[in-house]
Amino acid sequence: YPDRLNAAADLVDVPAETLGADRPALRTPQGETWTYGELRTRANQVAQVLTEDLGLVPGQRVLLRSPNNPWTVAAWLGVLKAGGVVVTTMAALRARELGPIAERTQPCVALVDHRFADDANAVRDTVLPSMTVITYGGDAPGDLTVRAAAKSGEFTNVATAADDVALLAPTSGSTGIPKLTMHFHRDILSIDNTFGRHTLKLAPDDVVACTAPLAFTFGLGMLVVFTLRAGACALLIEQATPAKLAEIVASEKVTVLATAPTAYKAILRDGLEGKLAGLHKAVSAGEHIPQGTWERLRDSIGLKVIDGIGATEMLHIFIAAAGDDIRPGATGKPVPGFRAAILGPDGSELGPGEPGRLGVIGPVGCRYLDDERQRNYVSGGWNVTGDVFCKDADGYFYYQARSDNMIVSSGYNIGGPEVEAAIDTHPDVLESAVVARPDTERGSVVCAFVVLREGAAADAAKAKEIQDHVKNVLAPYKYPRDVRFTATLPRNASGKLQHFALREIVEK
Ligand code: 3SK
Repeated sequence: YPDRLNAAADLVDVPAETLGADRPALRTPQGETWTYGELRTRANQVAQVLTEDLGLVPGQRVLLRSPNNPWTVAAWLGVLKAGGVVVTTMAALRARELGPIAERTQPCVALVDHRFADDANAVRDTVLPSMTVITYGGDAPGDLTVRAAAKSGEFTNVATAADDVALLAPTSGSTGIPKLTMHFHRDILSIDNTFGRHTLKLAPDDVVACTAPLAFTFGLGMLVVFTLRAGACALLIEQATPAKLAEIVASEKVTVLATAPTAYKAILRDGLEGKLAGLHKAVSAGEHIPQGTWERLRDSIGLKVIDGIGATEMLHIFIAAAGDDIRPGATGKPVPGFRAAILGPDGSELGPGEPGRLGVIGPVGCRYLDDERQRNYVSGGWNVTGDVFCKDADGYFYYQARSDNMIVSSGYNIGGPEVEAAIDTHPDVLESAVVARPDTERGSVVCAFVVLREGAAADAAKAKEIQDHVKNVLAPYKYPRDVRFTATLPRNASGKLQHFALREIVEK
């Protein structure tokens, strides 16, 4: 990569100039279309608002909070153009989850979809008074959309260094304390030069849909990095059930779909796979896709889903299988540009058939912002993910399990201790323990074992009350779908909670 590199140029300015400014870059199922020219102008206007009105200087951080829509993409590119650092957060996060992220990253500005301003304002009022909250998508005088309309749309991108930080992407640790992964401008192009170009291979006429939020690097890669760099069009869906998603894929003539196995399973369960027949490609990530689901899609509509495993620490996918190089049951082989190994407890490489922790090396890697946990993730030169895999003699990698307390449900990573802490704030709860319960549709669901205070009724109404309580204090997708009341929790002699004993109960 050249020393000076602003990734936004490769994602919007270059496609607009080389493939044509009139090509559609972004669409919504509601009928909105932004061309590459319009996206470039709006991203430039955002950069102008940030630098001219708000005084942003290169290196300062800007927090984004919104669902997937065109202004979010313009905001993302505008921050990069201005030399700022994007801090991505999901619209689903509550003030309790947003606060620690804002405190750690100290953004000077938050660009927030106007429908999700309350929690951002609460964070400003409680933990970060220096953060200016600017809404967008509304018509208030200070709204980003209104400010942007007053700008020329001409902006010279800040000449950032290839190794300047462009993105701080939070990832929920198993303890619930977010880690912030730092990614450079060159990392953004790296994921396209590896998975994008070698595995996904988008064409300019592709229409790409992805259900993952832009705040999750899976969604960011699919909808912004790979799509725009290929000059293709992203279909931005704010929210859709699997049935609605299948409907949209058919009606909007989507050619590439990326989602978690849960959605594919639900579409098959409801007999809606015919709606996916127009797809040229489909990507499954976030969790392992069961072999049966993969085979049913192949047998019913001839779709060979590209399975992949990635990590926010590695920005995107590093092991995948596509085309004819697919071995049933395996996730795949390292994407060109990456090496992977199975590591034993002492860090040595294990041989075929031996399960161990997955280690990865590639052009991107884990850099946590000021975090001791860096030592756990990067060891002996390997990025050691939280997954247990094994590989066969031909170099195909097979997923076995998570190695930590993380619960992966419908592709979302949920830290068990964080949910326990939220449950424990319910006035009738004495203590709780949370584990993953295997689930055919979602991979796993959060299952909570709850000890109530004396006198509290252990009934369905109380379970629902606890679920609603968690939805109020955490992002709703983290709530325990299964609540079980118990008199005591299993502990060892030194009083340590034995989650494995609860796992044995739910896995029976
Ligand atoms: O596999 C995942 O969970 C993942 C994480 C971050 C980025 C991309 C992917 C697929």
